[in-house]
Amino acid sequence: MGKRDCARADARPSLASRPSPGPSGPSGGLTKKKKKKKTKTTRANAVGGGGGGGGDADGALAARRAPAPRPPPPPAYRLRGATSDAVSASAVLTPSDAEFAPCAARAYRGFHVDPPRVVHPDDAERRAVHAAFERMRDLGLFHHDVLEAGKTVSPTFVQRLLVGDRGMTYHYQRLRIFAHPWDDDAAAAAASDDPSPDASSSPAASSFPPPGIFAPIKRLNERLRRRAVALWREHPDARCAGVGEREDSDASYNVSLVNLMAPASVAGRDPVAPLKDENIYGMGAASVSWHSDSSLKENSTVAVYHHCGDDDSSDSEEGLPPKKKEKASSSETARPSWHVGLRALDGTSPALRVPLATDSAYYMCRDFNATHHHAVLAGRTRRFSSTHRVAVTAKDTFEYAKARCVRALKLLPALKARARDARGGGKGGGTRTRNENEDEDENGQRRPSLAKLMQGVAEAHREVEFQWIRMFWLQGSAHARQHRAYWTRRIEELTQAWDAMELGLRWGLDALRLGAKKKGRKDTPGSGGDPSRVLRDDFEITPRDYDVAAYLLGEIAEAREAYRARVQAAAYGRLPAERRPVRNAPGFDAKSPMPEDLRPVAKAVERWKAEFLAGGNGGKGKRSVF
Ligand SMILES: O=C(O)CCC(=O)C(=O)O
Repeated sequence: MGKRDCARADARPSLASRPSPGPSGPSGGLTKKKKKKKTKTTRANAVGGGGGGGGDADGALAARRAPAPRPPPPPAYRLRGATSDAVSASAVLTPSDAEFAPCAARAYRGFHVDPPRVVHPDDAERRAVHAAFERMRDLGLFHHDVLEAGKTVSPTFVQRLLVGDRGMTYHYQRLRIFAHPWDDDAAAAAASDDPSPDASSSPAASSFPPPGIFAPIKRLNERLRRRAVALWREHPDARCAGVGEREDSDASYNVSLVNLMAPASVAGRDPVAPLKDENIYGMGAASVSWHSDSSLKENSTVAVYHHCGDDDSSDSEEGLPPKKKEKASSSETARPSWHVGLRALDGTSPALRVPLATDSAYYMCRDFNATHHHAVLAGRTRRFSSTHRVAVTAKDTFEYAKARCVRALKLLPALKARARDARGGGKGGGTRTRNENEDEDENGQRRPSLAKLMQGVAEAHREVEFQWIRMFWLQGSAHARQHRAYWTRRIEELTQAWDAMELGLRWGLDALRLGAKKKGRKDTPGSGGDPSRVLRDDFEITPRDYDVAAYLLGEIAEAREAYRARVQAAAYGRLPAERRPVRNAPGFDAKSPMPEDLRPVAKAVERWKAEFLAGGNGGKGKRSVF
């Protein structure tokens, strides 16, 4: 889809002026490691792998976290009779093991499970949450995320979607996912900062997903938040006292990643991402591999609500007679088949395998997520989980992206003026009165260099292209359709700003190209000038401007090449056509100010620099653009 189709609606107001239990069931005791695999046991986020959960081993993301004081890690628990730390660490304990409780209390403090009656004292609310899950499923909102870790591009085993505060996104394993606002009722929409009405925001266009469907998840979010706060009070942890800004943790959840998992019996046959076995302890099929959740506020608490659908005799709700449904759900209360696996990263404590009754919730309080990994071990039924998180917001909201564009767009008039000056328009007939001093504007303010202007625009341009526009269209046309109530037109708005930035970069390049041709005179070292600088009569340009421009173009070119390689990954071929990346978004055509392939442009800039250093040719010669 070209940008003119998907992104530029001229009538639209814009930022820019324009321009299994394992196969053998619960171990019931000490389970020896099946595979001897050396695993790193650091406190940092790690693993994630195998298309796992909302986790990330991406160092770049870790670096985005604000540095905060970290509590010391919880003490390790060494299994009685274990001959070494490694032997202890290779064991798996379940609640029927005598050492489960002491090990959990020591090495897994911060982990807590609430039974169903605590999660939902009100049965109507419980039913509303179930109905919301089923509605999301019926509407086809769940899908596999395709993640990138190192050179591997792979779909998640689970299908998922994000809901949360307006404008929130969540970035994990090099994918940005976009939240369906959970306050999507009419009042909130009316009070929102929506751009003024246009074709794409008409009621018919924006009524998908149907209003109100996420409201039960928002109410669940509030119950889990209150419960998390109560848990910190009931179970203080001296290690964490004084760490963090609110109480000793934070549960002001701004997103929930809602997961849909197939029963172990059918998930192994999933054509997109067949389940694999847990690979460290031999715990059976894992719907979510070992990981820590990433992009979370430091020391915040994660709350996970767990609900089982039908048993595995059919993967469809409709397929089960009511009696069988009841049986499936009561057995998921008395004899749960789904488990969460936990492993401390201390190299000594045994792992835990914790059964989850349907409609229970578990909490990973304070620093638990950073000091442990978790995994989801597949059971007999379909499963929904709603995972409530305090996601980082520094660079992850629409508000942020829009403000970034607005700042960059303010630089465009100056770039346009540089292009005009280079053409000679600034001399005499120009609108600007030139100061005696070439480095200052009419107010005596130092003028930003061309390099600085281009850098300001190119960095925002790159961020909005790769972190927002391409991330949105990477997830397919169905994704765009399903986000039309909120995101689609906001992505259009960002694309218009990006379009304008393309033009701004083009103006900068015009200044460099034309500047190289002008006959100039060398600055005079005797009067304190810089001899590497060539002064033109009516504007100033330096070799550094060419170097910076070539570097910035090279960065964008490299990111486009990486993106092109990513969309060719085999993983996308296994998705339905409407879930595959949308091509040419943002789009390029004959009228675009810049070509998509910027390598030749960067080369041209290098040539212009050589010409510039040679003193220009007075504008003679072939007029080559790039
Ligand atoms: O569903 C769960 O219990 C946890 C899922 C998870 O770890 C994730 O989505 O990152």
